[in-house]
Amino acid sequence: MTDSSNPQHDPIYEELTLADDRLKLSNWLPPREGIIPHIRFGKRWISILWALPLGAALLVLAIAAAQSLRELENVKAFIEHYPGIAQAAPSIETGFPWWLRLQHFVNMFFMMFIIRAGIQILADHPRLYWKRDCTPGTDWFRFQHEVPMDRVWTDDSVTLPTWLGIPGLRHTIGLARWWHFSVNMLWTINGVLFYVLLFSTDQWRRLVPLTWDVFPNALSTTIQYASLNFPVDHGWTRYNGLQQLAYFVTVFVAASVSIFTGLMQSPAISNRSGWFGKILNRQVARSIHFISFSWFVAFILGHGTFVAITGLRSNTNHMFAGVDSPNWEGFWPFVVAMSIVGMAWWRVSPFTIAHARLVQKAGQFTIGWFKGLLEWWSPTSQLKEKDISPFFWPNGTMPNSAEFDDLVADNFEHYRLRIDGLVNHPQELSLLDLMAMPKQEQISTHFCIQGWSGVAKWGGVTMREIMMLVEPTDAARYAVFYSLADGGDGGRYYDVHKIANMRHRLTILAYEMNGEQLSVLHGAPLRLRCENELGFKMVKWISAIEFVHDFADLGAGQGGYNEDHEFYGYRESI
Ligand SMILES: Nc1nc2c(c(=O)[nH]1)N[C@H]1C(S)=C(S)[C@@H](COP(=O)(O)O)O[C@H]1N2
Ligand SMILES: [Mo]
Repeated sequence: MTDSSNPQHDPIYEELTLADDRLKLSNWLPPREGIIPHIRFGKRWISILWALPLGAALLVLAIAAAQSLRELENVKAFIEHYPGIAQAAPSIETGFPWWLRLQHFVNMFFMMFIIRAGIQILADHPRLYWKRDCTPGTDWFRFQHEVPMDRVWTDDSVTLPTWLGIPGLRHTIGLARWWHFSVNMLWTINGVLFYVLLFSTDQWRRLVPLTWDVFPNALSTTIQYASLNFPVDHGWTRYNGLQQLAYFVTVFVAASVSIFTGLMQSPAISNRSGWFGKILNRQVARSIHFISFSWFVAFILGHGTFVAITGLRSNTNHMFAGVDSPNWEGFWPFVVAMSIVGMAWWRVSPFTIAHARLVQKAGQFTIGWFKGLLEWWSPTSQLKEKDISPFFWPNGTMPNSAEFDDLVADNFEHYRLRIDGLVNHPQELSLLDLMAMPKQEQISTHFCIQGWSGVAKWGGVTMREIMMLVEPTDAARYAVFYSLADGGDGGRYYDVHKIANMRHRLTILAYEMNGEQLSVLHGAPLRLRCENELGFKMVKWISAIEFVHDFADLGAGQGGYNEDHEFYGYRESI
């Protein structure tokens, strides 16, 4: 399709390629296995598998200890005084209303997608850090081998089983993010509604501890459970201290922490948050997000176990039928609910692989507007020279052409940046022309979609300045950046930005990095810096900029190379 308002494209237009709408295994990245997750203690990396024997030993010890404790007179007295449910805890007389049961199920259903897609996202850069610069060797958690030092390591992603990640294949972060973000939004709506309903009825009193007594009661409950002589269950009307604390932390604390640390990983939000974005920087937010995720997983396993061993019949009667009865009314709805979750679990990865483009479009429809909203914020956060990262991961497919080699040979003396399309004054600018224009320097954080980040000082010309020179016409709505390099799948690398996003003060064409001429590795002669977007939107080795009315006729029509080939979103401010 050619748009009449894009009369003549830049010549590189011919070099763009179509892309498959499915995730074709035959030409996707070959699988690469990671390792069992390891956590670093000082210099030693310990496998998390050690948690199994250690956990089993601790469990046995805890049972033995709890049983011995319960023989002691003062422990007996303590348990008698604090039987498990705080004396002052109010009794809920309205049982488990239908909305609560429905929302509990919907929440469980959504969590399945969120957790699995979240693991997939992590698998694209399977390391966690406490520092923004992600220097190899400073990670505290990984399920990938050590970073090899003998080559430029650009892709750290590992393969997951398709039953675990969504969709499991290596480097499917684009698709996983649609699931993660879209379902996150639905989950948040469900959660907010749940809060509203909780607090507009008396149900909130189940979950919110109202007296300090909850702590000794939680301790008492723990001893009783651990001794395998369980406390009397009054779950229909009141939760015991341990339940109350665990539910409270999950529903109110972990949920908020996850949402908040998720948002703080966004370049648009973080680069707008000043000092706060520095303290809770991308890697701190990412690590806390992971710890919160771990809490959810531990909670789900623990909760599931307790549902089963503290009276499966009455527990499922309460939560799946809303009755307190000696029959099995709730058990079958429970089985049906779990089957629905199981079916979705089983189908979602194959579906995503077969209908990748559909997942991308549905995701765009569901959550794309939110990502677009964040672009209105002009990023402002600047860092100091001392914040510059000692290490900055390189990423992308290097230029590989005689044309480029010739440019490098004379240090880009013959390089010309073409600016054309819907502009009043098309230009061909040399590097010297660009350097003669007002220069702007900025120290900012780079956010790669895969998860790493880094700080550098960039020097170059603002896109504002460029646009004053070429004067985009009223019909121009997007700026297309064409690279001198191809993308990983063949065909030119390109990316499309909304023109409004090009007017932000920190959007520049950089020819310097950390006070020196930009290296070829990082995009020489010219690369884009657009501080409210993820890294892949910042085209390196820029050859031409074209202003267009529409991007549907470029490549596969999704707004960029990774959008076409890897199902990313074209506005990725988070
Ligand atoms: N032409 C081109 N530009 C590109 C890429 C690429 O593959 N080709 N990779 C992008 C990605 S995913 C990132 S994170 C940044 C990396 O920039 P850096 O190598 O300076 O860290 O470049 C972006 N620009
Ligand atoms: Mo990236």
